[in-house]
Amino acid sequence: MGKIKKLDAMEILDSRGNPTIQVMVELASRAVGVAKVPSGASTGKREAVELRDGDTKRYGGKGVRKAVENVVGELQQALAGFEGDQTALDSKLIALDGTPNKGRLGANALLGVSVGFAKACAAEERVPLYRHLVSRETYLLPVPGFNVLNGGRHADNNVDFQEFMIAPAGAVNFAEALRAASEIFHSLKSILRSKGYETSVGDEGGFAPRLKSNEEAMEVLRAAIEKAGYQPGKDIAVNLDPAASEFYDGNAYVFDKSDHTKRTSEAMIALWEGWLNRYPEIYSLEDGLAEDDWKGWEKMTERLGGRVQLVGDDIFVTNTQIFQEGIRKRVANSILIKLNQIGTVTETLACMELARRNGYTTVVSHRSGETDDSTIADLAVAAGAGQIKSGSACRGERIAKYNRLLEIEKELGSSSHYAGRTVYERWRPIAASAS
Ligand code: 2PG
Ligand code: MG
Repeated sequence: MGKIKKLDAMEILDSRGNPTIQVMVELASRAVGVAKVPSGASTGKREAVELRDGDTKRYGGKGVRKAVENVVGELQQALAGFEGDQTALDSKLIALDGTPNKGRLGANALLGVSVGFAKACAAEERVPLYRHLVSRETYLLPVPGFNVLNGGRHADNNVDFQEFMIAPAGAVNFAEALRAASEIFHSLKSILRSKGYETSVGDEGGFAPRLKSNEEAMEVLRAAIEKAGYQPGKDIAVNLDPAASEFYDGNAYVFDKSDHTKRTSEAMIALWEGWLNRYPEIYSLEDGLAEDDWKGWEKMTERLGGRVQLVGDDIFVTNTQIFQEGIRKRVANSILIKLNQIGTVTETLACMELARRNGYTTVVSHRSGETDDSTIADLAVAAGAGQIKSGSACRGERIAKYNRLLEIEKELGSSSHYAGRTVYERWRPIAASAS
């Protein structure tokens, strides 16, 4: 229970140099919580609305002054003196906005207040955010997926697929997982350099070389894992997020960055099946098909769902209603969780609970536009998500989350354990594949 004294907000910049909103929530006890809201590039169509000013004279229309005004004006007026818990606050935020997609006050404004309040309450109780969100005796540290090779909308190169991640599932703890990722990141850099490729990084800190094909990304990744002394598929899983909505034209999947070919959903499923045969280190495939291709998703889940984790990002947008429909239609077997896709902490936790009850795994995620706010690390631990992705093993805004997880692991000591390969056990029985 917290009693709100004051809300404040300001326009700040995110990691891409675009404006975003920072919200400060002060309680009557003087405890303060500050939240900085992230922003996506490959956004799902049904995400909650991120309110932008549209005034092209400022930040190319991307300013967030309206969202700031909504916090310091209407929300401050309505919420000063509010007393209650997170669920009560979030219900009030939803009711105040009054639209199904948070388009009036802005999901960015609402999420800032929601997370700021959670942080202020944690400060008031003098407990870490994860413990305030969910109090448990022991906590689960997530397997991190590091996006070390970038393509798609996140990089100006000729790779169609957005993210090639390494997930150190075989590590003994989170700290060792982070070490493995860093070592592989550096060995990847030297391999790319030796092949004459560029080693500058994309939006999420991964390399964005002009490779010859999408397959070459898999080849260099495998080489980098081995060069660093790890075994692909045993120590290190490879997780993909092609972000297929970005290259779907409503009928076909258009590979306009690499070979300019077009594929039907069937052909895409066959492509992924081929990749799973060829690259058994692939443990997870996020948005392998587009958000509008529900029929394709049903077929893909039927065909590949027993072999690989199929994560729904754009298709579910952390929305329990849409996700319910997905569960009913047997679409995917895992869900990506992004706070700003839905706009409040309570709805996010509810979505994760729905996943748990229905046997879907959960992957907590950053956005491509980030700040040093590390809330998602605490969220992943609080909810026992089992998996997190926060970009590559470099860049401050990405590392902020991983470093926060290091802190949590140290603080919890024997009251926590690393999720490790158990999160993928359904698809890769540990005993069988460890040999
Ligand atoms: C994704 C995300 C994060 P964006 O597609 O999963 O990596 O990208 O934030 O641009 O939607
Ligand atoms: Mg995605």
